[in-house]
Amino acid sequence: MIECVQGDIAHQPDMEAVVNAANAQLRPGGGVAGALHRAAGPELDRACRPLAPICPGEAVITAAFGLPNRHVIHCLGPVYGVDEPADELLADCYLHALALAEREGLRSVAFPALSAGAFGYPLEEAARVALETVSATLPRCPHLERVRFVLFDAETAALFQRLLDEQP
Ligand code: AR6
Repeated sequence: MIECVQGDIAHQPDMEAVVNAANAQLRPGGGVAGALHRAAGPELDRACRPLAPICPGEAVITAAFGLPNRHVIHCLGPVYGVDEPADELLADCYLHALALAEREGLRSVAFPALSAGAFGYPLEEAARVALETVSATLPRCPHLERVRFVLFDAETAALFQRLLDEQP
């Protein structure tokens, strides 16, 4: 049910939803947000405006416009060292994103490593929170069949895969 791949979150055509590592204003930015907004086009920015701002740990859902998916789920991860408790806020992102996916009856959702880029969350800790939260929550999501973690580089993908293999 859970897989870890190296790739670009903006190029996941077989996933019904992709998750955005958003900023509070849900505006285009760098990293994941930049890639998704560029690929989706300006309609995504327009759709986001009435939903902003969001707080750390929150998630909102929009259409995906020019992306090859049905939906984008926008999560605001914690800024490491600023938004506390960071582990709970990061877990909340995954919980709320899965709850929205489930509410929409989606069968597949792809996540990036939320907070692990510009927001400075140490990668291995971020990966543990991500994998533990998704593993613990999926049994309560009857519609969801596949969750994919899309990691930008080979080292990060290998780390996620190792931690996934270590899950009980
Ligand atoms: N596909 C998959 N992973 C990616 C991609 C991509 N196209 N681009 C970057 N990553 P970040 P955050 C990886 O910074 O830490 C933005 O400017 C990246 O290497 O996108 O939650 C927003 O506007 C890292 O491992 O998200 C916010 O202000 C991970 O995805 C802020 O950054 C997350 O990096 C959000 O920061």
